[in-house]
Amino acid sequence: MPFEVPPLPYDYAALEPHIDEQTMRLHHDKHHQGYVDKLNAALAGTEHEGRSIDDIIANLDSIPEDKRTAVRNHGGGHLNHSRFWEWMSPDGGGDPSGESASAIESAFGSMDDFRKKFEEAGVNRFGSGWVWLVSDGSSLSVTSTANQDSPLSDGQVPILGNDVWEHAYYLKYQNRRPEYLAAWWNVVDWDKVAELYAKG
Ligand code: MN3
Repeated sequence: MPFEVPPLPYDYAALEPHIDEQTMRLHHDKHHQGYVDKLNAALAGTEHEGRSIDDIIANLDSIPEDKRTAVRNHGGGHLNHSRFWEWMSPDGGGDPSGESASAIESAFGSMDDFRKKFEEAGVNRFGSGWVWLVSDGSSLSVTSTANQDSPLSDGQVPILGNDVWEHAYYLKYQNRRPEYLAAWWNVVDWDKVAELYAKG
């Protein structure tokens, strides 16, 4: 069964005014679909078609060398965006509570210190990529990756991630990536973060 773009769990306009409707339409329907189409083309007719995308990205060495770059880029794009839609919610924002919040506070000092570090990593990612809160199983850290690389390929579990490709923000924020990164907290779904923290 080929990979598919998961339906957006809310309306395209639901994250307004922080993330605009047109960006969501293009990002979900065109960009994510493009990654899925190219991933499916790369794996068509191979034994890897039925595997989960998490398993594939965590074990890129299992993909034949002539297909590995395509799978790394487009499979990473599929995995990262599938999570990304779930990390946002019209009911998001505010501060987290519970175990994941305590873990973030003990790792970074405070929620504000965490947000500052995450935004800095997003601003400093040169070109296209992602900024992450990751768990290595025992501790949390902030990191960033280029292109569609996932921390999962390095044995780290993404707990939260934001897309800093220009396609994620350019229509509304133009070149103002810091403004986008700051506004994004208004839509972050901390329940999803807590769920992934508990698993990771
Ligand atoms: Mn994107």
